[in-house]
Amino acid sequence: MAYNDIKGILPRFRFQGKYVSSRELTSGNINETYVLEYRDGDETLMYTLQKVNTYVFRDPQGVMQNIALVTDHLKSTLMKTGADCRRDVLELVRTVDGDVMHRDRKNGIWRAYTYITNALALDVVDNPGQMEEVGRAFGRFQRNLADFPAAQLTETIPHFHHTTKRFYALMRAVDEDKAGRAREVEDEIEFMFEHRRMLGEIVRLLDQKVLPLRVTHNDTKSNNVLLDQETGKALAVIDLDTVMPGSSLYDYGDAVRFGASTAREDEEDTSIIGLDMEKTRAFTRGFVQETAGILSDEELQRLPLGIKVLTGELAMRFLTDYLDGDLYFKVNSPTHNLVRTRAQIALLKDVERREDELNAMVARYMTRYA
Ligand code: GN1
Ligand code: MG
Repeated sequence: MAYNDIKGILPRFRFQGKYVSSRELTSGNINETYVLEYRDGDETLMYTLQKVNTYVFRDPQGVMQNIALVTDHLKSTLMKTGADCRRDVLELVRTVDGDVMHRDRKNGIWRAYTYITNALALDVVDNPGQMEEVGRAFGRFQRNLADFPAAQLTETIPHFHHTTKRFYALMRAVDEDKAGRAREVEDEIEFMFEHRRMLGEIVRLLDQKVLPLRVTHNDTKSNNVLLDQETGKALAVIDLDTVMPGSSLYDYGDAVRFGASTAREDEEDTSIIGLDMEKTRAFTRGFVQETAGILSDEELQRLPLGIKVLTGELAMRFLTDYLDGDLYFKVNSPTHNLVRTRAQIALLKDVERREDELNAMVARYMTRYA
């Protein structure tokens, strides 16, 4: 029961009015999330309360400091354009002590936001129109943070998208075989091994400074954007835990592999998994239009590489966690991480088949919008 988990925490935050109800949201793979309803006279006030996963985020103070800095920056940028800041950027609710987080007696870390009402976070993108809005939201996010001083940010999860290190972590997990599952996944390990060069490509291009380091979101699933329920237009980008220096290809690639897949990230029937080209085009249109004048030709040309690397990266991360015995991602069955791995591999194979088509698409949008 959600209320019992959080009742001791509620008085620690500056929530306005009287507590009415709460429910848990289950779509995230990392943190615990609750939606709260309060009433103040005739007014209903909604909040999001989250318990931060400190196995994943070892430096929660750093995470919260990043979020405070980034939301402040986004807010002041949006204010200049006259946008509705209450719905277009996340707003932290402070603790009664004026802090950005509360540490409970068992060292659990809690934080709260104002809940943005009449908005959708899509676990599944239904149509290209929605996907274009998701592209606009992440493109705008990128643009609005282009002048943010990256040196102020803490690297909340060091080497998060460092796919070369991710590959070595996978090899180590295979060697250690903590959960005794390595024999069962020889084909998947072999697949990752064969792809190791491609997987390290973005890291190499960043090292060579062919690609610039930017402030990126790093977790651009469609359910990390809110869309207005009535107009369908993009509102705030949420889940800012992994905002760190990174590559624009990470944000583009992660969004496409998640939102433009023909199936869910944990689909068991791999025969129905592929890349939906219409949704891919829609996302790319929105993203390229919003980042016009910001992204370099070197980045734009390589957007399809972002899809390949991020799909492969997630395959590696799910497989590593499967071998480790499911320590990192929330799972709903003992084979959940294996199913996710196979789904990402199936998607990557389809992306590889479509490479020429993807390059041609990007070239078209570059001449049209960038
Ligand atoms: C996690 O927190 P959530 O569910 O938005 C993960 C992402 C993965 C994603 C896969 C901090 O995202 O990197 O791409 O699961 N977040 C972290 O669904 O590891
Ligand atoms: Mg999320």
